Amino acid sequence: MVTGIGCHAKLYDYIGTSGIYGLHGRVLPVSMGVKLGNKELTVIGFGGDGDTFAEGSSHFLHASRYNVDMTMLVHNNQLFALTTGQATPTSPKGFKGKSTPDGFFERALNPLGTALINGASFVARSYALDPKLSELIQQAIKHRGFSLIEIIQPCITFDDTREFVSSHSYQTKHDTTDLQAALKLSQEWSYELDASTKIPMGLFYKQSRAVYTDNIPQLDGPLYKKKHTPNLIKIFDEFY
Ligand SMILES: Cc1ncc(C[n+]2csc(CCOP(=O)(O)OP(=O)(O)O)c2C)c(N)n1
Repeated sequence: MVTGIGCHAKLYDYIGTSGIYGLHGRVLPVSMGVKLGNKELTVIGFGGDGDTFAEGSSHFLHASRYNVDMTMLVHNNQLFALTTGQATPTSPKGFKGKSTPDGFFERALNPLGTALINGASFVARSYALDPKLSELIQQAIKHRGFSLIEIIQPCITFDDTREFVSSHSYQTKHDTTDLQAALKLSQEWSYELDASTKIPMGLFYKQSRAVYTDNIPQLDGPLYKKKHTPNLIKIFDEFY
C-alpha cells in the first residue's frame, strides 16, 4: 500500500502490510512505480481529497488515462484535515476554515467525472459509515484496471457532516456499463451541503480494457525479479 500525507495516511500504521508513506500528492506516481517494479503485486493507494484532487491532480488524470491496474481509495472529508482545516477542491460552498474565514466560494472539482472521462475503468463512491463499503473495496481490488473509490469520510473535528451525508445519500441503480449514465451521476452532487442535495453512492461505472502494463512486454519474464545491488560508488563516480 501507498499513502499520501494527511490524517488518512495514519491508516498505514493499522494495516500490517508492505508499503510506503508517500509524499503529499504523490500517492499515484509512487503506486504506479510499485506496479511497474513488480506487476504481480496488488497495489492500493490511499489519499486524502487534498492529496489527490489538489496537489496530486495531474497524477490523477494520468492514472485514469493509463488505466494502471491498481486501486485508489480517496478519503474525502472535504478539507485538508492534518493541517487543521483548509479548503480543498471538493469543499462545500460557504465552508469556513483556516484559509477561508469568510467562506469558500469556488466551484468544486468533479473528480469522479474527471476520472470517467479520462478512462478510469472502475469508478465508485461510498460512505465510510456504510457497512457495505468493504464489499465495494473487495470488488475494486479484484477489478483489473484503475479502480477508484471516493469514500466520503467526514472529519469529525473540523466539519462534522455525518448526519448530513447519512440523510442525503442514496444508492444508485443503473447500468454500470453505461458511461453516459455514470457521467450524469457524477454531476448530480456538486459537493454543496444544502437542503436539496442528493448524494449518489455505489458503483458508477465498470468496464474492462487493457491495463498500462499490458503494453510493456519487458515486464514479462524474470528480469524484473532479479535482485540488483547497485554499486553506488561506481554510479556517483560517473558524475564526478
Ligand atoms: C508537498 C507538500 N505540500 C503540503 C504539505 C502539507 N500538508 C501535509 S498534510 C496536508 C493536508 C492533507 O489533507 P488531505 O490530503 O485532504 O488529507 P487529510 O488530512 O484530510 O486526510 C498538507 C497540506 C506537505 N506535507 N507536502
